[in-house]
Amino acid sequence: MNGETAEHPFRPWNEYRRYPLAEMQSRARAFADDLHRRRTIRAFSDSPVPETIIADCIRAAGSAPSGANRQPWHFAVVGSAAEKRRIREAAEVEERAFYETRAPETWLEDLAPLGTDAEKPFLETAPWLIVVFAERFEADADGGRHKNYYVSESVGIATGMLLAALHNAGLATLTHTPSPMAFLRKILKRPRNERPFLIVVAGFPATDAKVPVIDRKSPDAITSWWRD
Ligand code: IYR
Repeated sequence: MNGETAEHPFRPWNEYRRYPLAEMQSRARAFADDLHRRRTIRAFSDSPVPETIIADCIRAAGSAPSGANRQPWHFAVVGSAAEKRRIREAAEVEERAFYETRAPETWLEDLAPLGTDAEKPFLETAPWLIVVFAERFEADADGGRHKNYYVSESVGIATGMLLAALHNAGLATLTHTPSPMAFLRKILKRPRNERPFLIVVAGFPATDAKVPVIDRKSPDAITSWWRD
């Protein structure tokens, strides 16, 4: 196990921090409480958010574990009005088809509490759209394919860490998945080995932003323990 070789050296993990148990408990509780304040919102302010804040949140996401450490993600950060408009227009074409014909009735019923519809003004209003791409394989110089592993799991973890980082920085977020979303690759000129994964909308909430009254499953409902 953990066999290091001359070709693949290891080093001590100097960055690890151990806390006293009482501090571990209070940190765990405070972090959970803080994450529970996060809500998905759909009404954004057009107030600007400094690019450096987004950059640090993406740096946080880039620390995610990934299959064979292949880091199969790309974050296209869109703040330009022209690209935001193109993305909104293309997304609304798909969303209209979804709401008017494609979506089964049960799906629409499940969405009813969220109050969503085909209009996606937030794609233009919010200062930043972070379009997450999943790199299905890496294209090497001679046109070959270097495989990536557990791509959805890896990119999903990185996206979760991105959402936590944005929330921690004081930003409101929305995960948006227009379907199909191949148009994102074209608009953002990403290569064919990348698949659009989702859009993270980030910014300040509109002053009158409201959230649906829905709740989260209790810890008991989502956990089973096997203890001695
Ligand atoms: N993509 C559509 C529909 C939608 C689907 C799910 I699942 C959601 O949790 C929310 C919306 C839209 O963005 O409106």
